Amino acid sequence: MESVLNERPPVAPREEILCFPRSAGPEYYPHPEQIEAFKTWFDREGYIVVRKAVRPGLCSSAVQAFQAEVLPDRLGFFERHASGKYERHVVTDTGFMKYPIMNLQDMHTKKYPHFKKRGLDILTQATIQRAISVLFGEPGRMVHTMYFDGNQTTWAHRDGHYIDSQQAGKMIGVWVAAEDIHPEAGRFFILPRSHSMPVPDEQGDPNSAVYKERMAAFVHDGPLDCVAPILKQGDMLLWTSMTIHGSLPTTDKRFSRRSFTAHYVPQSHQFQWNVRTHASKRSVNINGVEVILHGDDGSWFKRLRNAVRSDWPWLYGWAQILVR
Ligand SMILES: O=C(O)CCC(=O)C(=O)O
Repeated sequence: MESVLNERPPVAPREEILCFPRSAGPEYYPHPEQIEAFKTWFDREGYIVVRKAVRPGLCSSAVQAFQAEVLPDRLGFFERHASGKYERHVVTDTGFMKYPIMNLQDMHTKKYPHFKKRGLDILTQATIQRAISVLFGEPGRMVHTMYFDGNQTTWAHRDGHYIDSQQAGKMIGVWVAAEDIHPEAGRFFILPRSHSMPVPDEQGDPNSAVYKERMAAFVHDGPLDCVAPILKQGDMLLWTSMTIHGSLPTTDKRFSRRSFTAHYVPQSHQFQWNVRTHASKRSVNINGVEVILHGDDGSWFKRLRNAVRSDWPWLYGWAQILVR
């Protein structure tokens, strides 16, 4: 376990952070059952919020499972969003896992049974499937998932620069609040209408410092509002793969921002990585949704490496040190 030292003071990505876009009139989000209004709102703003999409009890039990099975596992390696690598937890000085876990569907079922099941149950809820089907005009396939506990302060980005549907811009992100998100916890922020507005010189490696600086400058100085909707336990936010988003910095470290995210493409579409060479075709079915697996086991060496990483994490840790 490492602790987070020498952090810089939090800086908001823009001076004024709104809870609702100025251009969208009085605060109101159409419900997925108002099919045309829901689609029109989403297509225009590039995101939408659905209140009470997931039962609070299911959210709480998934968080409890995280605290019982995953957080205490200080030896285990988990795939991380920020680095794309398998790493141990970094725990903040207030006890939260700093970097989100990627791809719950690839986690070891025997080691983390309840967290994996409940997390994937949340992300495949009937309400989510319904909203996704309304927006796609067909069911969705889930290609990527994450769980957030603390805040990595996610840089402003478009998901489509990393992973997308074969038809660029078609993928949809889903962020489910697993608890009431405190205003100081580092809320999810979004730039409504950014999906149809280019950022100067945004091409290139989305993991590079230059990309992150350009995106941050656009959020800070660009023409669009920066919106961080207030989200209560069970609320969900959906956005297009081209809508710029990230997380605000945490201003009170006592608060977590527990949340599950998924990325869906239309079932009739393939998905594509823009930062990896190989797009897995292996999948499992969860609550009627096809969920893509990413654990790379294409050779005997990779299978051995994966087995050592999950079953003998102390040995994997030593091997990493030796290789370095
Ligand atoms: O909540 C966050 O920090 C960012 C989530 C995100 O970028 C995503 O799910 O695509």
